[in-house]
Amino acid sequence: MNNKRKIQLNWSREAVVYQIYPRSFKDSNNDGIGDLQGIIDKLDYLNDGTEKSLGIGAIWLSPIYKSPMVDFGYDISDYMDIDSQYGSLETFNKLIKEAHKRNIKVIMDFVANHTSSKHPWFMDSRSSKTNPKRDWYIWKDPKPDGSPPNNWLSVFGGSAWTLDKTTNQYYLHSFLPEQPDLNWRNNEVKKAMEKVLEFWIHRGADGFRSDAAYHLIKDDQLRDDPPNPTYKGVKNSYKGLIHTYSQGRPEALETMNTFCSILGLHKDKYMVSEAYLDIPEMSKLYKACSNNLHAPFNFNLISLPWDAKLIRKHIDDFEASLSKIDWPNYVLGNHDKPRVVTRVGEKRARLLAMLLFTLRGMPFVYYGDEIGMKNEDIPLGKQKDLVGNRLTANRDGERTPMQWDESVHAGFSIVKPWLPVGEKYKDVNVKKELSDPISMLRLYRQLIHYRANSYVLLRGSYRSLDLGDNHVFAYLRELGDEKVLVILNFSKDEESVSFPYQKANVIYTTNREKENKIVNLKKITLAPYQGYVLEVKG
Ligand code: TEU
Ligand code: CA
Repeated sequence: MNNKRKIQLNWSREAVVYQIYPRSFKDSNNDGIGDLQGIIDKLDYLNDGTEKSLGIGAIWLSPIYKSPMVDFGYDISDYMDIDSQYGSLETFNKLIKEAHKRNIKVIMDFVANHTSSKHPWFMDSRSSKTNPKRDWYIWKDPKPDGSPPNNWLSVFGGSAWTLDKTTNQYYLHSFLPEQPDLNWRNNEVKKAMEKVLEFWIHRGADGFRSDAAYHLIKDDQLRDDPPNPTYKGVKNSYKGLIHTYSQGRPEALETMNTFCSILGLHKDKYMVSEAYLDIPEMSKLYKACSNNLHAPFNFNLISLPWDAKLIRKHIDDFEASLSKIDWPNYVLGNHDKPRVVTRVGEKRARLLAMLLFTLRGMPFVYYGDEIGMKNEDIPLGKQKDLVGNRLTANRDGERTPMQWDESVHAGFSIVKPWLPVGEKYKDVNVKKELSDPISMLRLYRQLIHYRANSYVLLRGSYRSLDLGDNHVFAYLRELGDEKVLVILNFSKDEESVSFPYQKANVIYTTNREKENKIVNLKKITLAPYQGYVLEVKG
């Protein structure tokens, strides 16, 4: 049966975006590595047009371009081709067609800060000081004592400079040495990368996630970053410096505006940029694009402590910082951060899901979080994320294969996957959770569909409420006469709160026993970590 939605979603504000780590979603050709055909095969799970599927409105694909895979695709050697491990341009065309058929938009990863060291541009650039591509990257002589040109550090630890013997100059890499930074002050680089955006737009991409957006432009004089006076950890750690000169330069905002003007030449495009920022810095990025086709990710729900007051304060402050045309978004997890269930536990993760889908703005879901997948501990010898060997936490744990069913390798593949399948996959998998009315998956599905059918959740205002309780966070979403009240108990204990309203219909609770009942709001008692979505009468 086809349950057509009554609301036509304005996708770049109202869709739920689902991040796919293509290597780990579904293997269609039995090599243990996820691929584009695998994604196509699972599109109905994401959205088949009925409330039996998750109801996703857009997918963001971590990089699928040709790559030596030192950073699993974040090191690109050809921006205009698909890596053969994942498929071909033909498979990509098919993916676009099949996704669009299901009303799913496709967001591509745009890795503009750096290429792979195997990209022909870099191979040319490093070959001699006079090569026409020399200035496409950032080269500099050693200091007289042979040391790197300045004190900048790689996000992944150690100096951001590597000496290249061919010409005895250092090149800059904000990430791995295998990921040399492009020189965005060079016009040919800009033009070449603009062509990349055009290339994928013409192939049907609906938007981009701009990788490491804050790193794009560096100080033109390459001045040393000042030390971070509050940092007390290991030497040469990225956090030991304040990155005044190596990132976040005002010119990065101009570049963002250029990207947006390209998006603006086409219908209905969108860009979201990756930068871990506080509210004032996010505000700058919101203002970057004159045509407002772009938003920075808001990652603060990942980093904030478990504290109802602090979370409320962040959301209130964030809301207050936005202009009328800025559109918020929220993220609970991605391929760089430990999974939400691992960070906060399952009960709290259910509460956060309720928060995510009932706030104003665009929710981002990391694949597998909807079934409550956990981080796996990958033993040292089996780790695949190189970055893990360079001071930063290993990220394999949050990238394990999607758990589809209880069959061997969790239905991801029929051969041994590139990373081990989660230990608990027989309990935590799509098939099992679909038939369990109180599973995480069913909670996600219900909240997503309720949201998609609710003008007030999609378009209404947000206002948090003073309850005189430090553990309960409650807010109203309002549109015309419609009121949705969300009450979230962050405490491990029962809490009672009261509201100046009489009765409300229970739409959802995180513990589903009271669904579709009427509650009295003069005094409502919440179980530990219980959340309510209520429709308030009058
Ligand atoms: O991440 C960029 C980035 O800034 C993160 O590394 C961030 O600083 C870190 O994860 C904080 O914990 C992007 C991609 O998301 C990441 O997977 C890549 O490794 C990186 O770029 C390099 O391309
Ligand atoms: Ca495969």
